[in-house]
Amino acid sequence: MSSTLEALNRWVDDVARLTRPDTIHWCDGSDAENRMLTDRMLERGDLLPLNPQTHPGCHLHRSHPSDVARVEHLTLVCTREREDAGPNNHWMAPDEAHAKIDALFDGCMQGRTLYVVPYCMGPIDSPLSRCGVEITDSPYVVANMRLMTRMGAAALARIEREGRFVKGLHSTGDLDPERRFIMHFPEELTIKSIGSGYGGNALLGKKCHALRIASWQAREEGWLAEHMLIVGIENPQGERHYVAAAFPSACGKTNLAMLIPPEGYRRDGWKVWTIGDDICWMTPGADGRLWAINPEAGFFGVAPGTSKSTNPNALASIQRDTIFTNVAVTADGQPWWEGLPGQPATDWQGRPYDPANGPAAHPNSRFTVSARQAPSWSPEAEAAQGVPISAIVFGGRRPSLIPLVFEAHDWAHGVLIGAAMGSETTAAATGAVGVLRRDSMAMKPFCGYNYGDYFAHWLSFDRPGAQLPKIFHVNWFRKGADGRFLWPGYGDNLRVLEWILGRCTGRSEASDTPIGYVPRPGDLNLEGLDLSRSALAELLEVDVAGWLPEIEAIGEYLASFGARTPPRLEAERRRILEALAAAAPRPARAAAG
Ligand code: OXD
Ligand code: MN
Repeated sequence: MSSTLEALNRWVDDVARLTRPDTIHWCDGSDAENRMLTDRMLERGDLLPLNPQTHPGCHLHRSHPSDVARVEHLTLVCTREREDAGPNNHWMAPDEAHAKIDALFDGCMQGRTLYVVPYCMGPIDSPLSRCGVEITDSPYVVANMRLMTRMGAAALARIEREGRFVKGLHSTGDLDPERRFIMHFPEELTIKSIGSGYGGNALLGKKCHALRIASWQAREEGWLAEHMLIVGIENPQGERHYVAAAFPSACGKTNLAMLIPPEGYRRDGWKVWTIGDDICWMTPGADGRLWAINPEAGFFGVAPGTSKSTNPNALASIQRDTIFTNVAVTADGQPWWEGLPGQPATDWQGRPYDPANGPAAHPNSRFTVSARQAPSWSPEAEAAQGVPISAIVFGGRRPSLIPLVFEAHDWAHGVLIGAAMGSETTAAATGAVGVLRRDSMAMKPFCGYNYGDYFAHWLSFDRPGAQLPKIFHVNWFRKGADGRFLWPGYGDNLRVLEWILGRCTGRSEASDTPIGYVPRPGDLNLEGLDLSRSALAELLEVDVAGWLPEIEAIGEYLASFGARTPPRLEAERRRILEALAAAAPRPARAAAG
């Protein structure tokens, strides 16, 4: 046996001694294994059948009602030096953290099976991919990991070849929120998670490995692990460009990744290709460009709001072989959520539906499905070298001030724009919804180290020979005085992407403003869109007086990371502040008496 497999076996033995499972099962990822696990979960009620005629191979999982989202206050980064985790993370000293969580793991798998889940994040043959092994006592987690990662025998073979893997230990424990922790030990490439079965807390390949641990590895090795979708846009000439876009959780990444072009664009031959909807790993290639892979193999998408009009590609993907979590069910056993036609019979907790109990589907209810089932899925998602990125887009929910789209003057300005990102909070994490918070690069919950160091790492890509993507900021969520969204969003976002790619190829015009390049009304293709002139003017306005306090607030935010904030970022902020101050209308002087 290779020394890697020996080390893996030793770790599995150690964990089994601590957690005391009844049996140990090494997952091979086969269909037969999946059938066996599904049958076992159906027997135990962990999965419920759905209508096999309308939704073949689909099942429903109902989680514990207190276990429906990520728990940021219980998610810790345990570095030897507190400063290395930074003020953006909750921290605990590694020794204390191990002792605390190991006490909770003690005997927690009695009466259960321990599953060993080898997985690969990224195409199995890509040099950009990284492997891990998750130990879990949850067959639901195994079934999800099989959809979300390249899981099983091929991953184990790569681990054996490579000799390095991230260790993840997970148990649902007793689901008591008082005994729930998601701990990361980046210096040990280790994750320990207990007390939750929710995706972001329990599918350790996803947020824990592919973002928190990978962001740490990426800094050491010179690449980027980001909370970004990757979408390919093909114009009528057949040119394809790839865009990586960061938005906070539940802000429409899946919708943008699977966008259906507006009718006129479709007629002209525009096509949209999905590479990924949540995570992007980018590495500088020999040609100086950034090349990206989606480390995931599936989508763990937010169900509510997914409909024929908002995301027909997603809806088409989830008609078969899909795991639904915390959705409602119709009388004839079909999954249901707000935004779909028809009526729910039972709500996400299995109660007869009663509007007095709130929404029928939990606002963070999810579908898990293989990415290959999306009609827009691109075979380039399997390309070992990844895809070259032409544009990076940042965005958040900003009801006011932030224009529909603007372009950074250069890379350092773009890094500032990403660092300054703000968004209203959503149901993807526990806590208040609709509160504005800074969420740099949409990585606030996911950056595995000090944000100050992370900004410096981003800046470091600007070096001789680099052919970096242009950086943009978008805001689909701008509201008018009547409280309604000014921009239709969804498929019409392609109009903005066309302008963005035009900026990358020299085909689009813009006006130069203190905050960056902004399209003038005539620079966007709005053919076939019913948008009033005043709404467009508002969407593209640079409100100098409103931006001044925003740039001041960004300064306070950057200062919160202390000496680790790169001075280059503060210099960039001052440059913008001065440009805004110069553009601001001067108060009228009192007439001399
Ligand atoms: C997700 C999240 O599940 O960001 O992707 O919460
Ligand atoms: Mn996400």
